[in-house]
Amino acid sequence: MDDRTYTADAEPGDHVTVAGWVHEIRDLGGIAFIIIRDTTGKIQVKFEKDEMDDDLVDTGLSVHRESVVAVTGEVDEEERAPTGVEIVPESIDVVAEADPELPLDPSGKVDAELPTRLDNRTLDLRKDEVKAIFEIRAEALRAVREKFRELGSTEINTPKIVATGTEGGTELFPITYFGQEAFMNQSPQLFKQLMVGSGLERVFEIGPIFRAEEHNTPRHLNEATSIDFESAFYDHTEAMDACEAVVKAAYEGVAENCQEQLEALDLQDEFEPPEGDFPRISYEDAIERINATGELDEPLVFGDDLSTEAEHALGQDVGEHYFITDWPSEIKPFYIKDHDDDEEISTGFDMMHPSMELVSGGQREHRYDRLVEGFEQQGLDPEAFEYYTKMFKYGMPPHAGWGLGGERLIMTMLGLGNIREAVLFPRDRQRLSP
Ligand code: ATP
Ligand code: AMO
Repeated sequence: MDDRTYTADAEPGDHVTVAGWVHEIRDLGGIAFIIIRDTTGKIQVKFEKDEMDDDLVDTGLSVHRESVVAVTGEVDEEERAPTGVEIVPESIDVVAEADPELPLDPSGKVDAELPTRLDNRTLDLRKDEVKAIFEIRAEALRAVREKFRELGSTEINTPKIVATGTEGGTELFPITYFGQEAFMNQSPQLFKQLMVGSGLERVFEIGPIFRAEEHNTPRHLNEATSIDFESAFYDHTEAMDACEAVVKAAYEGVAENCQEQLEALDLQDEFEPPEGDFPRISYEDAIERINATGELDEPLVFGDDLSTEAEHALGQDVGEHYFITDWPSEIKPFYIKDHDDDEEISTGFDMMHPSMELVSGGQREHRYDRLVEGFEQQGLDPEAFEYYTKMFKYGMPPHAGWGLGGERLIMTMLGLGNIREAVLFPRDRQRLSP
């Protein structure tokens, strides 16, 4: 069906049909040009008014910008043309006419605010620098999947309609499920853990998570993409090794395969995959370093969670990706295992970009009695989680894993100011469509 020639493949001497969007129309009097854009680039079409058929010229020059046209003709070398070649048309077919009133300008000459862009994503993604974000996102996920497979893990898909929540800090979205109480899943946490006790042993999932976040911020979504990993017989340090390898693989894939996209975003000079090992800083050292920066009004004490200001102060001080390890047990969820020699300290870790948290993870509590105790200590009813806890009675190996926020990875990788820019159709408090 698609027998057109892509603009990037049109060579001098070829007879082609190129189809795409009218990017620009320039009428210089006796000569006029339209620039056609497709997914591979742009090409000039030349109209010489005195020499060409009037109908052809009229059709070519009366079409509105962003209409879809198919142009058939000869490709000529022309050094004054933007790409060094142009099409001398024999026919032009207006395939889909665009309204002359466009809600945003895909040529980028007129800036649009983010809400206007998100309301008109189809037009917004006609811009090279916006399209580039999603091509980079796709490449990062491809590289991540490849690394997971290299690590010997199997891709899984777990349910998104569930009976219980797991991440205490954020609210659940309730739904009704044939008259029964149900929720949108906040994290594949319990399901991925159940799989390490299965014959799969080491698994990953890239899928949506749903969180009724309290606040509207530039780094929270109500529907996000979680990149999850879980492995039998791993401790928290091995899980951190895997986390570091996966994040580096994402950067390396982009550096290797997305030069054009990085150029569209003007990042070609500054984009560098992280090098060397990510520093591993204990929570205790982290709060000491944060307090020493003098950036906080009140110094942190053991047991405090890190505020956004605290994360920024430490991020500026460290200046690269890093882990915060050995968090106080009381501020980590029930499924995180404590250190055997000190129950006040957990094996939980976070992986940070200098500007924000990207990952949480840890070794898990795999001992049945301790797990059930943990539920009680966090005020959760172990009976509601029986589907999960009972599997810990039938041979659940020690295990560890983590969850990485997909959009935060892309946002920090590309220095985007708002996490919504890394999602095609973001969900936030104000936005339920498109
Ligand atoms: P006018 O009525 O403006 O005199 P014309 O038919 O004389 O029109 P030209 O003088 O050939 O047009 O070109 C007008 C402008 O377009 C010039 O600045 C020229 O450099 C540029 N131009 C001509 N041909 C091409 C081409 N194939 N690609 C890009 N630019 C071109
Ligand atoms: P946590 O709740 O820290 O851990 O989530 C893991 C990572 O997911 C990303 N993230 C979000 N991104 C955008 N918008 C949100 N609302 C949002 N919420 C979370 C962050 C965060 O670091 N079950 C554990 C993981 C584990 O232990 O394996 C969990 O969900 O980048």
